Amino acid sequence: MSGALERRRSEPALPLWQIGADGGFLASPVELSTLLLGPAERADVIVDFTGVREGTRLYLVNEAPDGPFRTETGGAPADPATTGQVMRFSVGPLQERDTSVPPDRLELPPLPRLGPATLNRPLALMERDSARLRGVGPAVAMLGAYDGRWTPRMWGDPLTENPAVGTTETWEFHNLTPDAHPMHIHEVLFEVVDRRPFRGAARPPEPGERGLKDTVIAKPQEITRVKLLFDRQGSYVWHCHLLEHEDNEMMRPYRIEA
Ligand SMILES: [Cu+2]
Repeated sequence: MSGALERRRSEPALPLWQIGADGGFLASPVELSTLLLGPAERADVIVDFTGVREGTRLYLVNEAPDGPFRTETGGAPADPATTGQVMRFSVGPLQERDTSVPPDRLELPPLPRLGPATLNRPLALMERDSARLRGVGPAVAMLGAYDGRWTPRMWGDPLTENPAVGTTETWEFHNLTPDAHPMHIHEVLFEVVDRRPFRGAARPPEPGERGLKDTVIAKPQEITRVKLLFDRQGSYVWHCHLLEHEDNEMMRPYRIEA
């Protein structure tokens, strides 16, 4: 949040206290100065306006780039005149005594933990350049699987992800593209296990990701791992949640088998 609409990057005026992610509460409240959200990700946050002078105006702003998101530090912030604006808060007078628990002292319900995974699925986020328009961008954004080598799988190709109901698996998203992709899996909630650059050490999920989720940002040239319990039989999909990608070829069916 910023006191000045036009200045980017802005100085945070108040902390955000995140208490929940896509699938429910986090283990404990997390104090943040900024929040990274991909399309389809959700966060439950508390902002404590205690002590802010009446009449103060504060702004929730978007500082992610207007172009493809790659990393937290890549790209110019969104246009402050348009896409960089989200919401304005005008602080009014206190209406009644504030009896709410301060966010740093909130106790959240215990987090359910998934058991060990019995299968590991290496999956790929891929793209194919246009033969005629080199350097302009990919012609096709795709998902893929590993069968001795990375093989793209189109929407209409035979089903390859078919976990048995009641099993727990690890899915690895190997992001072979230069962009980040918010990967969304229908029906199930998952734990983010870790992220690892193709050459480098694994790092644990971000503090705001330590709860059940259904969407995870897979950063470029990294392996992002999630652990899932497939609890209900049926046919579902997994896909990138960037609309241009999911409407291209970055969506695949999967089936939870009886
Ligand atoms: Cu994508």
